[in-house]
Amino acid sequence: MKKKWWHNKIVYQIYPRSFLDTTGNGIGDLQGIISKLDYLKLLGIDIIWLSPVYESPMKDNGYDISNYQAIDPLFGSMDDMDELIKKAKALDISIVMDLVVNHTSDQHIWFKEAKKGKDNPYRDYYIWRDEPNDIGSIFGGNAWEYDEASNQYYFHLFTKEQPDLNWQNPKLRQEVHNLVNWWLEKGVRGFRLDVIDLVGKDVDNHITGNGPDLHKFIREMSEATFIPHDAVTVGETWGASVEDALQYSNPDNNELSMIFQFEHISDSWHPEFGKFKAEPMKRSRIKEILYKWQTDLDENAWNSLFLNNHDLARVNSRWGNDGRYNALCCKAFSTMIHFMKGTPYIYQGEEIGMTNVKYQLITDYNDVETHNFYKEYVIDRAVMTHSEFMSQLHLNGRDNARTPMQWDATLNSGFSSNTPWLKPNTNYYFINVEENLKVKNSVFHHYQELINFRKDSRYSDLIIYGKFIPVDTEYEDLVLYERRYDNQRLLVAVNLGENSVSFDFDHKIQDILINTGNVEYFKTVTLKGYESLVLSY
Ligand code: TEU
Repeated sequence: MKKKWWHNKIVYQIYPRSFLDTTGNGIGDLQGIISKLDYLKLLGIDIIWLSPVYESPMKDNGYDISNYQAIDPLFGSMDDMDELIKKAKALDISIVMDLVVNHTSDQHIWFKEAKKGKDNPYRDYYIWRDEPNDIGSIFGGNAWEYDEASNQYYFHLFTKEQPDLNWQNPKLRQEVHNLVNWWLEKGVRGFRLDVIDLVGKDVDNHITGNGPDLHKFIREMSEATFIPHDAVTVGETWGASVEDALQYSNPDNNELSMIFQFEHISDSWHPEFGKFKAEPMKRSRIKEILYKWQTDLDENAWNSLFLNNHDLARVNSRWGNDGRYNALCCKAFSTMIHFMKGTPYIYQGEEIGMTNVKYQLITDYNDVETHNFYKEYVIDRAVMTHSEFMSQLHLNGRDNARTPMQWDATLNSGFSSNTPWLKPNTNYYFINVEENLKVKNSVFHHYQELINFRKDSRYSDLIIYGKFIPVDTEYEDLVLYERRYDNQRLLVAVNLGENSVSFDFDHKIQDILINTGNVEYFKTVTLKGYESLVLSY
């Protein structure tokens, strides 16, 4: 595969609202990120993916954009944005913006114009019909909102304040290309493309994801914007299969650098109630899915490697044990993916072992998805009790990832001098950056090691380009795989359970890269609960 500048880079996702508040309004801001660039450099990351900081009414915390070329005053100014791009670049850190162009806010000028009437030149920037069909919104309820003034309905796959853009309209597509190039010319180095698999929708034929024109639209945008700027891109594509990924991220197709697939995330979700009635995730399924994506993309496309983001409960709580095993299981899950082939994504706070939160009141939660489904499942349809919903929310709600970043043990975890927009997790007293930096074998120092190996000339080609080979084991909890490149061999062994597992290993060991326990290895290797071992031989 032809080498790209971003192949050896690690991405750190920042949810600005929860990262660091420097103005005392209880909400994170751009100056907060600028003040922590040295921390991120110390961690070793190369790219920052910034969740939206554009002007927004914040119905969906910025994923409802009212001006793509302005910074919301909550986060700062365009000068702050330019300062972030410049100061990050000085540290050899690239900025990737979150491109939310499946929909805008209903406060965007385009929609305000469109609502003026059927003959308004912006009307067809959106999707209007005389009669709704039965497509549902991803955030609950129907996907059509009645507009009395024109006696028509407009389409919204998310909240009614997030009207879907009509990508069949070439003028709209050109507007999107223009704003993408505007940001690229400001010095950003790429984009995360929010629900990009939805922009090819064909609502009259009940198609929302993977529509007939999707890849044509993506290729057209890529050839007009990303490719001329050698930008890195990652598409958020919830329904993507391996076949889709081979189409999206085979470099010959001029589409995207890679995608986020979610098969390993939603595998145990309920067919109707999704994350709000999820089964425990089987280790055999984690391995089966991740190994499949490794072997099936192989040399023809590029994997993203992630277990956390701003929409997902934290993996150590979701799949692991965030009590006595918290640090070890954070190290186990990160080791499992960081030695795989693809681009690793670190979500703010996972590098210090932050966990899910258990608010007792539904009113403590902020997320619009949570409140919509609480109303639908508990109040309107009464298909779940309050406590059933709350226990699922504690396990899988999106706010689990959005609690304020835990910097130290001072008031509000050092996140803000004022009351934070979302209550801090009370475990910030002992799970925080300051504590992690002090402790030699902390989660932070483990992540630093993982990142360093990917840049270490002894191992970088092996980790970045080496062949992925799964290794059979009788233990469901044992992740065992190899990476091979020329005559180099790496063995990765991770115990994703609390009981000991073992495997025979009768080779001359060259080097031990990771050993999170006091793992004995002589002919037979035994890993105790959540221990990891990575060795070259
Ligand atoms: O998320 C896409 C999305 O649909 C997820 O919210 C997912 O459906 C849900 O978490 C699974 O239950 C993107 C953004 O990442 C998310 O933050 C936005 O809310 C959403 O799109 C709308 O822009």
